[in-house]
Amino acid sequence: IIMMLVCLINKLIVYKNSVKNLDVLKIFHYRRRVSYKMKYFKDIPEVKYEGPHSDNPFAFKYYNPDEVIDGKPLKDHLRFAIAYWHTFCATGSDPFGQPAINRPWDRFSSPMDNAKARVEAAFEFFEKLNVPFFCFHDRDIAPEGENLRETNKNLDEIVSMIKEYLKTSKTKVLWGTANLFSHPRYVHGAATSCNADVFAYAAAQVKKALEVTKELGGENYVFWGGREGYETLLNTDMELELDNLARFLHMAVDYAKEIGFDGQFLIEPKPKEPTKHQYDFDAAHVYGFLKKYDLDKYFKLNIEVNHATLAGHDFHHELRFARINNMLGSIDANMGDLLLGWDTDQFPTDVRLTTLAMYEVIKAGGFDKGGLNFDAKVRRGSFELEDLVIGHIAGMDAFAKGFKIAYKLVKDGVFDKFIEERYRSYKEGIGAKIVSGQADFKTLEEYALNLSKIENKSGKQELLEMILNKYMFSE
Ligand code: XUL
Ligand code: CO
Repeated sequence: IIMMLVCLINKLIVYKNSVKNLDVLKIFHYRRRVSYKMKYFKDIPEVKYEGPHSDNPFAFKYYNPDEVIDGKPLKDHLRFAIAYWHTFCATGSDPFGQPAINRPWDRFSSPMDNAKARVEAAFEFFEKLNVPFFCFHDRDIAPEGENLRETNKNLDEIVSMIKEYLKTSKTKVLWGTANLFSHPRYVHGAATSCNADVFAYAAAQVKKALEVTKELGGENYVFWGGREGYETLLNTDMELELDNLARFLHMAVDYAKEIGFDGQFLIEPKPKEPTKHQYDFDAAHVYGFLKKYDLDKYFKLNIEVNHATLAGHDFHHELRFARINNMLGSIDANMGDLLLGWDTDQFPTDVRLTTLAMYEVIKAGGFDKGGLNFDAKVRRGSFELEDLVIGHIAGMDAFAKGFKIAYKLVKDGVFDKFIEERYRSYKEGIGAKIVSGQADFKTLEEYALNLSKIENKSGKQELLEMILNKYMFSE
């Protein structure tokens, strides 16, 4: 009887907290059909920091959210976010196989009921991991209806439910975005489609997604190119497509100003998949595009690990390029398989990778509005619910450890000192003249003609890699 009473009181509190502002009929409908709060992950304990000697798979070994480093708790340095699409929507399907993952919240015949159950599961999950942020596409959180009006209505209903949860949750929205790639209408792209009706539809969708992101307090808004690219130039007006993409982004900037959305706009580069040639190939391509169309002051970059490797770059390279151009906004944290040519979106567990990444983030002055969003999914074979929790713990630990190593590397100035010495020839003599603009081809020729010999010094790559390992193994 006591247990039943506790259960009843608990249910009443949950009921009061979660559905406060919905009208009575909606509440009735909602409670009757979709109410599983605190049940999806009931076998999984709240994840706490236990230290490196813990063998508990449900504990952090290196991520202690409250550990203060450089005057700030680790959770504020790392700003972890859960990707709604992978964590709550992925089914493990691939080009060869049907869904292999059945989540308990996907149990209704109505997509809207599933969407509501997913919100409940999501906030339970955020709480279990004590994660400060999540990211979403419009279509992850609410299903499409028969037409755009109905779709927007679905979205509004789920957004008001999420808003209620946000009132009491410690988790906030890092960024929102619009899915402009899954539906067949986007078969030729969205803002770069050959069909102006599709351009208009995509604009309406982004308009709504911006409103929703603002309403949910999102700190950023992301554009990932989706199907903005092409398969063959034999049917493609590349110039018009790129001009249209720029027009679209300018419209987004204007509308954000109009509604007072002051979040950071981000573009997420990716070189291929789904199209053969994605326009936002890599950080340098995107930067060139933004500069050409006078958009660079409104956008920063959301760099994703696996996208960098698909472009033939180290993640470290993409982050460095973004940092030196003051474009490093946020990170989609995952990891690819270097033997595969597609986006595997694995949970990041490679500490060398996280160390070099956090090195760039620290050198950039840390995240401002951005963070580390786990754009990662469990493998098709990892279909148990607990694998989702373990994947995130592994990724959070890997980034926490990487951050700590990188912090020491930066503080000790290990690479800075070496690099400064390596480029010393530009501090004095002819080098100083080159850098200050006092040299030209004629003065340089005169200098070169009088050089008796040129002396180079070793780049010491092996030594530096040895030092990096020493920091990794001793921290
Ligand atoms: C696709 C990808 C997306 C974006 C958001 O490769 O990374 O999930 O992060 O649209
Ligand atoms: Co991504």
